[in-house]
Amino acid sequence: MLRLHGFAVSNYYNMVHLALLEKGLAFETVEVYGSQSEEFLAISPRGKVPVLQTEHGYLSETGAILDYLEDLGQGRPLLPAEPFARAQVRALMREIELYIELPARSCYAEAFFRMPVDAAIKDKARGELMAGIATLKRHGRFAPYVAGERFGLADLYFLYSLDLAEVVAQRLFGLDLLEGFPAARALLERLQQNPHVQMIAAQKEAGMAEFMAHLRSKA
Ligand SMILES: N[C@@H](CCC(=O)N[C@@H](CS)C(=O)NCC(=O)O)C(=O)O
Repeated sequence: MLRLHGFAVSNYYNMVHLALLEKGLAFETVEVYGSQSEEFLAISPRGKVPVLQTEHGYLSETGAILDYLEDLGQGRPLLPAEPFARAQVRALMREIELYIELPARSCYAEAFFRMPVDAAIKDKARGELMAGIATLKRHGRFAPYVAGERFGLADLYFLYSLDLAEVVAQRLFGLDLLEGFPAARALLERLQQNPHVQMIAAQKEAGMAEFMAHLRSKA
């Protein structure tokens, strides 16, 4: 059986967790934090979660894991069948990750953990975030899902990147990232009604105190 390694506060872990639930695949979870221990690096070369344990071995990197799950051809598809439409979804996933999630991530320490981030990094993140949102506005279809009429892989990146990016923009820059982007706001609200999303949110909430203690133990 597939085993998903990671922890419920991780947004990338939650992308794969939601994919497995929405696809209806059988899986187990194994709670583990990312680390640079030799033991963990043996299953995740960069020491990050999520990691998917399969009958063939361990797989890391969320995009690769999601592709693998689609390639299994089991459960509900989260990519369209037609090659160009699939490529468009992948482009949206990359755009959300590179131009929204990663700039926001450079500021998570200050936004969520009260650890100051260098002003130059924050300045850069702010510009990149605005450009990332403009990119999504141009490319996303929001009909009502990011790539069109069906829920799919781009929605996983959207849901678990925009929520954090919004908090970063609000707390660090006093900006409402989705101002003037009602379709994105409506989609976030729609996705939050999904019972799997609600279950994952409850697990995140439940895991937060332990995660904070883990961070403190590393500091
Ligand atoms: N590029 C990776 C990013 C995953 C990632 O950043 N995971 C974070 C948790 S959200 C992590 O494991 N951090 C632990 C660490 O860096 O020590 C992916 O797509 O899976």
